[in-house]
Amino acid sequence: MARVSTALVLIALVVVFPSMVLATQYVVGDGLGWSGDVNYDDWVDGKTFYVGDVLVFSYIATDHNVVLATNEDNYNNCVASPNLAVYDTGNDILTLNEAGTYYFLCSYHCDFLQQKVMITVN
Ligand SMILES: [Cu+2]
Repeated sequence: MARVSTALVLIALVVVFPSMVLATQYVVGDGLGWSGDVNYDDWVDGKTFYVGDVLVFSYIATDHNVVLATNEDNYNNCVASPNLAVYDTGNDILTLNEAGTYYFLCSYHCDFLQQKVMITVN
């Protein structure tokens, strides 16, 4: 009986909260990671991000970082928000906790290499 109840609860969770149960972890840039060698618009293309999904920014810590812009204008102009976190571990694991659009960029290479990615979370 307990096993049946557990199964029912899991089914209910999948129906009601599919993104919670099926959270996906994405390595940004896949095998190339977070670098100046990836067109991140292309990388995002075809992906649908949900609340609870996880982004992994993987890079050599001394070469890059991950900072946030507050809006699309700042993103387009590579202006990072001084009030938002700076990630620089080389293996930054970020959970997308809220729906909305996130603007990530590397403060070293956003201008030169367009190292930035805009993620819309459903
Ligand atoms: Cu960089």
